[in-house]
Amino acid sequence: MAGDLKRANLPPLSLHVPEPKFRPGDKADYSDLVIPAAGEAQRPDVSAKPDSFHGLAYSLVRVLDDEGRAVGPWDPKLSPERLRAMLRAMALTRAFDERMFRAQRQGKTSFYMKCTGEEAIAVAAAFALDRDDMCFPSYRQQGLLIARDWDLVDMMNQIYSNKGDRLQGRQLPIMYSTKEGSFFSISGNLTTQYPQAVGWAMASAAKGDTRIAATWCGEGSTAEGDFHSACTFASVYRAPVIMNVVNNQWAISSFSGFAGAEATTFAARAIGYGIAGLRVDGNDPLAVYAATEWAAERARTNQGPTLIEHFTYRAEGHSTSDDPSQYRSANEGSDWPLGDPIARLKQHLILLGEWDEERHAAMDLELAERVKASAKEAEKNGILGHGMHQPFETMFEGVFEEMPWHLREQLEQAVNEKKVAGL
Ligand SMILES: Cc1ncc(C[n+]2csc(CCOP(=O)(O)OP(=O)(O)O)c2C)c(N)n1
Ligand SMILES: [Mg+2]
Repeated sequence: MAGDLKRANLPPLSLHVPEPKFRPGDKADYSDLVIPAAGEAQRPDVSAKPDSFHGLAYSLVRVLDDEGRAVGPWDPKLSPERLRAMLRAMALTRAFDERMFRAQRQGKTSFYMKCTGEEAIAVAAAFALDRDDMCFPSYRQQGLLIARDWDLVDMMNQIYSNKGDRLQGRQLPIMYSTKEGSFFSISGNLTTQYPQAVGWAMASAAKGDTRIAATWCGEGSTAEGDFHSACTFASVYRAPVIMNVVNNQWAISSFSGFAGAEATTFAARAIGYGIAGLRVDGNDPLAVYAATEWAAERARTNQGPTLIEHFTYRAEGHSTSDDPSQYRSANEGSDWPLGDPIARLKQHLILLGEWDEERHAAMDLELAERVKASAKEAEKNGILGHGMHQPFETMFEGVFEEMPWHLREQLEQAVNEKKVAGL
């Protein structure tokens, strides 16, 4: 039998099963993490061929140094007004998350996901993109909508699945969708947004349009087949798309090693596809802005796609259904060496003499009040679980232009059964 044919002179085969470096009870230690100094990474011309800067897929584009100075060729040289607007959008995103997390704990909605520590990745990108560039986000880029000044009440209506919910309660809370906001429907099925973004970008080019697409997925999601087919199409047709990988090091309770992080970087995935690849400090809003601006220019001038890995840390639980203390070391987040994106931009503005602690505290207070007032407004439209906020029939509508016979039959049956039950 095949199983008995052991060759005595060969070692038995074995598998490598990745293990995170630290578990609850361990002290996380980052001393062997290599973090290149800010300002060190070269900035290639936007028309440079992807194979002429492979080093950038293994390094880290950083603009803000430890003192909060903006240094090096990637400094986007933004005006103080733009910097303050970016700071404000990030702080608003955090305030929104705080309030909605609490709303879930109060039983006003079933589910919420924060992006704490990752605010720069969505907000700085939204500032670098045009308002009508099409975004295909994952569930952790609420900062895109907030940076685009989307109505907070509208977002909360969706979270509460109430009568103001533009999606009529048919999506999981936080899975926003708005064509006017150039924000594609979030899908709970990981990474489906990647081929959709590439396809949309190809269509934009095929039609001779000037709008580009940008998409985001987590590092865990790069293990999905969709990620790889999207990369193939993007490379072959040089689609005008920016593909962001948010490496926050965790996919719920699975560490990034299970998606391949022990062997190489996520930005290095680009090299095999002949795509431009950048690895960026995701907690540095200026680096995220500069990388997105550079990639957008490449896309807009038909130089092809760019894959950007944003190296960051998921500061809180995966969602309201998660308890990371069960699988992460207690000091892993607090000792994470790349800091907090809001604190870093704040420090930069203070160093420039364009901001101070008093103004920051006043802004935080004002934003918390604004979010609270928006929540009160949204709650007038109802909260999740307090009866039906949308007409019953809407659950059958909106998928087909014309309702097929079998759905019509099901609708009639459901309506009759409701009547019989006296509901
Ligand atoms: C196709 C598919 N598989 C599994 C899941 C369950 N799931 C939801 S989120 C998640 C982790 C994703 O991690 P990552 O891509 O790193 O994104 P992050 O949550 O860290 O932002 C998993 C496994 C899913 N929603 N879809
Ligand atoms: Mg992740």
